Amino acid sequence: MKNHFLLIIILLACNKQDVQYECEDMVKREWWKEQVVYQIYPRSFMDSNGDGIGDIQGIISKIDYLDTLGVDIIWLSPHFDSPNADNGYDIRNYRKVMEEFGTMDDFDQLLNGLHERGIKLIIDLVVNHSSDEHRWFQESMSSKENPYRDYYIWKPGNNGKEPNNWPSFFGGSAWEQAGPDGEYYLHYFAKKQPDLNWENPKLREEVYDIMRYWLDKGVDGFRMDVIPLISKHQDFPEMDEEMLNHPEWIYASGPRLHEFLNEMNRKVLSNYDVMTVGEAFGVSPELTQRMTDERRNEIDLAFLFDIARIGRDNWTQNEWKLNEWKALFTMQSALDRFHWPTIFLTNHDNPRSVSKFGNDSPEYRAASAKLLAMLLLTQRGTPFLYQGEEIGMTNYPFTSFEQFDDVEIKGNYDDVLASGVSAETYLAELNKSGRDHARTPMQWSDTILGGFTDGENSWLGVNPNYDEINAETDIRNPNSVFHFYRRLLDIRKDNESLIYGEYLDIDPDNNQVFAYTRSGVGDTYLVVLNMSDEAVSFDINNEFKGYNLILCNTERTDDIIGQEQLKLQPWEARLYRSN
Ligand code: ISL
Ligand code: CA
Repeated sequence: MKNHFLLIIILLACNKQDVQYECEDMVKREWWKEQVVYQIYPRSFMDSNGDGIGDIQGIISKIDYLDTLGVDIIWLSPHFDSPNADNGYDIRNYRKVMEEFGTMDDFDQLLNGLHERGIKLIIDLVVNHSSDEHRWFQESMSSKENPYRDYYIWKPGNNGKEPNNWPSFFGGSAWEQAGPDGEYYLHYFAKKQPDLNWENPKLREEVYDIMRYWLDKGVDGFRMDVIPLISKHQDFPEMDEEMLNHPEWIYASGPRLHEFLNEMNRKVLSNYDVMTVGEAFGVSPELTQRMTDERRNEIDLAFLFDIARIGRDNWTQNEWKLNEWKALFTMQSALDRFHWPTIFLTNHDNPRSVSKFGNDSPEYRAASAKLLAMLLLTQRGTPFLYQGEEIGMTNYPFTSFEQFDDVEIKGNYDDVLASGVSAETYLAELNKSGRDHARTPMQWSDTILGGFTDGENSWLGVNPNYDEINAETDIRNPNSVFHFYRRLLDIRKDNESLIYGEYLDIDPDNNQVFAYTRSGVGDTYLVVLNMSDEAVSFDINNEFKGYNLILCNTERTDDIIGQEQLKLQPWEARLYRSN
């Protein structure tokens, strides 16, 4: 009885500021809250057999590089058999490795190789849709009576037209006519990516069996592709003008999402010690929080894109202000102890972080890439790094549409031009926002094709700056972006304050400097980032007097805060500790 009474006292006290520490202790410790994820887009990571396409043996050849970097978890973008209408996000066989990537033995060798070094592997679960070349779809399309018909979503036409006016994210209608009965099937993405019908319990069981197959092989969890879209509004309502510009408002608000996620957790995930992160494209912070509330037993984490995609309006990249951006970090760090944020600035669907958030000119590229490293690895939440970010790879200089590969860019081309936008404008915007920027091959050395392949060419152009920006050059240079990431990964691993500490923005209105503390679990850390091309004087509060400089991206001398102002060079990043 006494202990119960004591617990109530602690719980009540936890509402008061002065016992913040006990509150922090109430955050449930999980390995996936403490570790750092590195995303690999296998097509572009490393080619081992000279066909110009990345593959699993290529990744295996770089496990030591990943181990040296010091990341803890690898997220592998889809490695499954696929016709590559959307580079693997259109799966033809969920239990087979894509031929270009290698064999199941290669996959097992990769998984074991990572595990031997204490590195975990999560794989991409793409179950909102499959490929139209999947056996299920071929059966489903063959006739209305086929037992697989209801694995997908079929509707009769409406007066000879599509069932409703829903758009595909990849251009045109979300409905495509197919099969002998003249009906239409639903596809939120490309025509070759028909949406699976989660209303069908048989389909859901098929998905759960696929999950168990990979979990029983030993994978450590899943990144769940567009998982909020799996529940569809069964009345399939027409969209008004505003919705047509934001179809995700309808697509990501289906009525049975939580029921499906809870069932998936109960039937599969709860039987394994794994992590799940949902790609929550287009969903609200509130929905993201409901999906990841640990009391609801749905998924652990979700990518909220508001930070990474700030200023984005579809393929247009608008201006944005630093204080708006900082407010998003504060919002997601203010989540209570039942939620845990993700921290990321890019992925395979977004431009290179140093080009969007830093300054990728020769003068400031390395400094700003290191500044972003300090941001990613000192914020509150699980950091997700993307291949090439650790060496400050930049956007690609696209000069013509022929250089793009992306089905989303090609699929939207006609619609965009039909809306009156010129090809030049579309190209200029895509040079800021296009998905192919992050998909150009990883730059390993200053040799031909960046050391990505020893073949004649690569599936997508290698950035011409590979001769200066590549892993080998960075590894040789102790002051490189790569080694700055390594030092931060080490510091983060050893200091719980940077993992579970409270987050506080100490100057939220400042539109040049991003400065915040992490506190409450041991030492207090102060991070000061000059996110501008100008030198600035930053007023520093007396409370930080005596703080020690732990890491900086310039050659600093004054390593203890003494004066009232910090003189920061352009893109200077500093990490201080209270003692
Ligand atoms: O943001 C987007 C919508 O315009 C797209 O970049 C992206 O399609 C969206 O974030 C969903 O992405 C995921 O599902 C897609 C696939 O093309 C992306 O690569 C994947 O990350 C369909 O599977
Ligand atoms: Ca290859």
